Amino acid sequence: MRKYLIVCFFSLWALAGFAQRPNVIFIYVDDLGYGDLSCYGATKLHTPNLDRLAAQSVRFTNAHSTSATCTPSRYALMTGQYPWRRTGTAILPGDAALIVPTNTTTLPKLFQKAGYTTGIVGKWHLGLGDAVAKNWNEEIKPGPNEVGFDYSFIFPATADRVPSVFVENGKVVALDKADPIAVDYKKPIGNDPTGKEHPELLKMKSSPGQGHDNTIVNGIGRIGYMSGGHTARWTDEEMPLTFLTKAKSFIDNNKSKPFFLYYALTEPHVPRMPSTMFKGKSGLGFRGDAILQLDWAVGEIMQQVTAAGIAKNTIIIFSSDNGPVLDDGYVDGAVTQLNGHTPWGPLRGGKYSAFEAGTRIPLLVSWPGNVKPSVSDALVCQIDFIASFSKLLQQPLAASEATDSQNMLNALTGKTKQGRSWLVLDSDTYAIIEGNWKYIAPSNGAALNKLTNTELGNNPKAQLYDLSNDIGEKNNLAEKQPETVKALGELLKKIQGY
Ligand code: NG6
Ligand code: CA
Repeated sequence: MRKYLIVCFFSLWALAGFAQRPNVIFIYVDDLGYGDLSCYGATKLHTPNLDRLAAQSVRFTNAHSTSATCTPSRYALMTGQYPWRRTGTAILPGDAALIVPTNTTTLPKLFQKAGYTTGIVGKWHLGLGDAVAKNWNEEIKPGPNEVGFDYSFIFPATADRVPSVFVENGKVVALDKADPIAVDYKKPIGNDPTGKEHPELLKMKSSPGQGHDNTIVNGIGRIGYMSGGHTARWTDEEMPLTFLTKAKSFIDNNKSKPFFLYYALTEPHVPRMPSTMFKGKSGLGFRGDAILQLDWAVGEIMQQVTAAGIAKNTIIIFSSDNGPVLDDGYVDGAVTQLNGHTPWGPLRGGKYSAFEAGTRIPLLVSWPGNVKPSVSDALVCQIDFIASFSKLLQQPLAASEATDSQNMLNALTGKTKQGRSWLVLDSDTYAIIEGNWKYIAPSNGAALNKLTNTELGNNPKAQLYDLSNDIGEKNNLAEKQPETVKALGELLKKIQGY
C-alpha cells in the first residue's frame, strides 16, 4: 500500500513535468535597496556573487515587499495575508509575543504538508511566546517551530534590539542557567552599562535622538534593556559566519530529501558591524561592507548547493524585506562615506516610505534547467509566494487560507511577464499600484523622517504617479486625473473591505 502511494505521488510529479521535487532556499536580506547591487545597476559597489545568481535567474524590476518595514513584510511573506488586516503587525520590540497565529496556514507549513523538511536560519522578528512577559531561560514557545519550521536558529527581533542572543529550536544558545536573562523595554534592569550613561564604552556611537542607547552588548548600544545571559550574547562580527554555518549544515543534513530553507540575513540592517574580512572593503563605510558580506554569504550558499550535487534541483530566491536607509540609528559611515552610491537606484524614498524605494526591492528567482534567465517587469509581491508554491507543490489552499496571495508561479518562473493587476502597499499610509498607476492615499503623517532623512511619501493630498514614465514619482498627476484618483481610491477601499 505504502509503495503504491509513493509511486502515485511521484507519478503526479512526473505529470506536472518535474522530475523531482525541488529544494527551495529563500534568502531574505534586511533593508537592502533596489539600487544596492551591481546586478541592479550599482556602480560603486560590486556584488559578484549576486551577479552570478542574477545571470541564472529571472531578475524582477517590479517586485515588492508588502510593506516599507520588516515585521509587516515578513508577516505577509509567511501568511499570504496583508499585515494591515491584523492589528499589532508593525515593527515589533524584542519581547513581543508571536503574531502569527499557530492555526494559520503559513509558507513553511505548506512545504511541510508537501513532505518537505523546513528550516529557518536568521532574523525572525515576528514575536515569540504567548505574551510579552516570558521566561527566556526555559523553552520559549510558540515560535517558528510552532508555525511550520522543523528547525529554527534565529535571533528574536532585530540586530539592534535586545535580547541579543540566538535561539535554537526555542532555547537560547549557550545560556548559563546561573546567569538568567531578563528583558525589559520600559525600564532599565540589571547592572549592565547603557549607551546613554556610558558612551565611552561604545565601539560605534548611536545617532543622536534615535534611542539606540540602552543596554550595551558587544560595545554597541541596543534598543531595550537586558540583564544576564552574558555567555549567550552574540558578537556582531561573528553573526554572518554563525548563520552561514547553520544554513550550510541544514542543507547538508537534508540534501537527500526535499527541503525548504528560509535564510534571513541581517545585513545591511543596523548595527552594521561587519566581520574583519569585510571591514573597510567597500570604501563606502560599514553599510557597503555589510552588503559585500551578504553577497559573500550568497556565494557560499551557491557553492554549498553545487558541492552537495543539488544545484540543478534547487530553487534559490533572493529578496529584501524593505527598502534602504542610511542613518538608522548609528554613526557608521553610511552617510559620510556614501561616495555617490545610490541605494534606492532611480526610485524616490526608502525604508519607511510610501514612495517606491520603500517597497520595490531586488528579487531573483533561480532554478537551473527550469527557469530561463531573463529580466521581468511583471508586478509581483512576496505575499504571492505561498499561493505560487501551493501551485508548484500541488497543495491546494482553501478559500480561507492565504487570502491575499495570488498564484504568480508562471511570472516567478519567467514563463510570462504578466504579473498582478494591482497590489496594495503600506507604510504610514496606503498606496496601490494598478498597471502603470501608483496612487498614494492622503496622509497627515510627516513628509520627511528627519532622523533617517527619508522622504516618507505622506501628503495631505492624494498623489498619483505614472510609473511608466515617472518611476521617480516626481510628477503628481492627481489634479489632472481626478477620475483615476477616484477609481484607485475606491479599489483600495474595496480591497481593504471598507
Ligand atoms: C526603528 C528603529 C530602527 C530599526 C527599525 C526596524 C528607532 C528610532 N529606529 O524603530 O533603528 O530598528 O525600527 O527595522 O528606534 S526593521 O527593518 O526591522 O523594520
Ligand atoms: Ca528590514
